[in-house]
Amino acid sequence: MPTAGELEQLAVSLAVGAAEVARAGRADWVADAGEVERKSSATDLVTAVDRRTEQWLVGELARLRPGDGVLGEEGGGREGTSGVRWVLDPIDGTVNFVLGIPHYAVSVAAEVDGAVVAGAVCDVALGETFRASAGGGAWLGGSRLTGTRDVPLAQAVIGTGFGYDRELRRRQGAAAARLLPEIADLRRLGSAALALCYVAAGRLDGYFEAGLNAWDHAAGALIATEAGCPTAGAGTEPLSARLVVAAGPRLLDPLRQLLTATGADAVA
Ligand code: LIP
Repeated sequence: MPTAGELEQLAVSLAVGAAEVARAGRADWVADAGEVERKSSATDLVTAVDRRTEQWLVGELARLRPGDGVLGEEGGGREGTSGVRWVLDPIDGTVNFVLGIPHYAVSVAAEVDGAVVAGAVCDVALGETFRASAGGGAWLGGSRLTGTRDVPLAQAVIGTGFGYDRELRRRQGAAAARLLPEIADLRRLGSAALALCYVAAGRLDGYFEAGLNAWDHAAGALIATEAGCPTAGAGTEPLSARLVVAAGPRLLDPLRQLLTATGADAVA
């Protein structure tokens, strides 16, 4: 069984390589009329570049780790026999990718027996690569990530996001309106993976979102945790589509209490 550090090294290599596939692919995609398909709703977008990037990742894993399982957002996946499963989001922030907003990332996480032990998130546009392994700390390139500043909730800048389902967005918007006066500001950046890395890097004081899939948060949540920023799900649940929360250690409980008070933890 590879160590968490070895899995982290492979996650970084895969994320950086896939980011290059996505970067080159976007240029071709724009030149070729930039076709978009829709998945779960009219706003849930996917492109040929999402699929091509995931195919590259799946192909690399078949070559390098043939016994591992794979779960990919765009359907690339297989059962494994090694106890290692890779959780892939080829382009997290697809709407930003389509619009040309330079904020989208490749997210690669490795689970051992169901627990995420290594992960890497590569910002395609900026080229920043966030990484972590269980017990090995969180890093941006060669710089160790140490989490957020120490501010009270009323001075906190909190990241969030909204789902592709219209009625979920209605509930999320109403909860956000109740939450906003109690914090300094909200940021809706469009990539859950990068938002979790931004908490780890102290660029956000906290983050929460409902409606996410495992591939959105698997790597970023480990990076936040390893930077000293604990994560949580709804109530006593693990991270899930019901809720993902991350914040500095002194802010997490006040933020979770505010999410409950405003109903933001019960929208999904
Ligand atoms: C996106 C997330 C984002 C969320 C979007 C979408 P995708 O993932 O990163 O935080 O608000 O609704 O789920 O679809 O771009 O991989």
